Amino acid sequence: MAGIRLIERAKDHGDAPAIASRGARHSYSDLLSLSARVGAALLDGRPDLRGERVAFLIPGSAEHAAVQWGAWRAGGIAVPLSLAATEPEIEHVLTDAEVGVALAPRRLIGRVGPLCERLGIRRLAVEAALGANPAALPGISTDRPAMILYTSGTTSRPKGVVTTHANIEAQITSLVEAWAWQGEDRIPLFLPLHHVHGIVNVLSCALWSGAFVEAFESFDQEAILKRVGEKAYTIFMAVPTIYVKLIQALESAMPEDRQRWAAGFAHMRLMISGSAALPVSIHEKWTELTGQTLLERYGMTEIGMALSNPLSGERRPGAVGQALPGVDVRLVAESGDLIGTENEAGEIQVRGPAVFAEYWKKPAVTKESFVDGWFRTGDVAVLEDGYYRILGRQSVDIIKTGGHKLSALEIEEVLRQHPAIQECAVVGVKDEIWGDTVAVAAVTREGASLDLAGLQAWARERLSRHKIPRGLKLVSDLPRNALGKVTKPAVRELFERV
Ligand code: MLC
Ligand code: AMP
Repeated sequence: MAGIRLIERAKDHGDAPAIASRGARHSYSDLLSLSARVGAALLDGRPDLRGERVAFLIPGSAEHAAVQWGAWRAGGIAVPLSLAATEPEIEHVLTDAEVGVALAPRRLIGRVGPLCERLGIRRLAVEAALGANPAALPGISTDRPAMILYTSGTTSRPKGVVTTHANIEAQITSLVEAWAWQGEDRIPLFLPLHHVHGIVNVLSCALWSGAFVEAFESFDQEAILKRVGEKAYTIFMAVPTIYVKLIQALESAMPEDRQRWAAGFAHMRLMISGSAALPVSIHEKWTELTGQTLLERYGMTEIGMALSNPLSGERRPGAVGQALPGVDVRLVAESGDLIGTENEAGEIQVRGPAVFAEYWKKPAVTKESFVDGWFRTGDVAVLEDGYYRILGRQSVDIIKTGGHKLSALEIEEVLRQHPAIQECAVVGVKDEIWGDTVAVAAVTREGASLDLAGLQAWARERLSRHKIPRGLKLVSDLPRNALGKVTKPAVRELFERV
């Protein structure tokens, strides 16, 4: 049996520092012993969790890594929960994934405890799991499902993307090779740990390599910039919104702070952007301020990373480079014909060992998402002078904001429950900081009134903060085509005209 190599390799890294969080440093040996205890607590006398879903709501920390590894070592499927999620959103994940046990630190247990009680799910405090007595752990073959990540898309509620241990290993090894991860690397981790960007690109690649991760519970700009100024890091990964925020911080800083931070960024061996389009102006501004040429790459929850600018060689602004090691990429025209030449746009399709196994309990959706074994990403790109450039998405109902992928349909479904709303259409509107922001055009019920602040306050109970509408237009009817169907590009124009 091959086993989980990410965890087995930790034995070789031994006492090297693995992860620091909340003022404490943990070695690779610590991670092994902590995760063994978590595994034992989860097993609770059973020999193997046999794919039981283990949900956890834990900020980026050594405890998070220990629980993820513990779930895997016990034979469970890890289901990380979003810290920004509201109760109804967490309930959707717990019920859809048929979670058997949920963990959270004591200070956060209130976020899942009452739900677990209502749904009949076992709950476990992280502190108790970390203190359990070790027990025998099962052998885990790499073809077993390892993780379910919830992703929004063209279905109204988020769906679960199932990856196996072998998928995750392929995602990690591709990036370790392409970006030359080394044991000497030091990286800050501030991205949420319910997405591949934080989980695979940052945390798992670092731990695979014997590198050191400094974890923050969220993007704490002040604390991170302080450490950057101390030249604490060799490598840095973020979404474009974060680079926009960092540019604002550098530009508004006192000269000595700006100089120290810029020197700290210049000192790094590699800085990467991804999860959303990096505007050329931001790419160039970053180089002007820090001397660093950002490496932009493209990926997706279902496939890990697929395309990347090179570590050595031209990092072209506005482009996402070429296929990563072990990843097959092709472009396909709307007609279904393969695109064999440059400068012709088509859908990106991806094949390889990193591609996910299935959507959880959605065989029909899984089937539709593949053609001849190639995964259809729904993103459109063109090959120009040997590099891919992303043009956009096929569906107007997918919004990318601050690096989070959202479904317009999911937000519409929630907003339609508002007592004043008769009908509505949600779109993504271009925004300098967030990439897209959520905006809604609504028809109100007769006699009802609605304003943006009131709608936002109502939505905050139901939707994560990045899904809350930032723009509202009241209309007497939504723009429609001749068949009476709402036309989203025309809805978007309502906002862009202002
Ligand atoms: C938050 N705010 C927003 C917003 N999100 N406003 C508009 N649009 C949004 N999307 C508002 C909040 O309501 C709040 O307002 C204020 O901004 C600060 O909120 P915050 O959440 O504290 O912001 P911040 O901590 O700065 O978070 C921004 C962020 C975060 C960019 C750091 O969103 C983030 O970590 N994003 C990364 C997501 C990610 O990892 N994606 C990868 C997916 S995997 P107020 O008024 O209350 O102050 C993937 C595959 C791949 O895509 O290729 O990697
Ligand atoms: P997610 O499903 O959250 O993993 O988001 C994946 C989506 O993010 C992709 O399908 C793309 O639409 C988008 N994306 C990721 N990286 C990039 C990039 N470098 N440029 C443009 N879009 C990107």
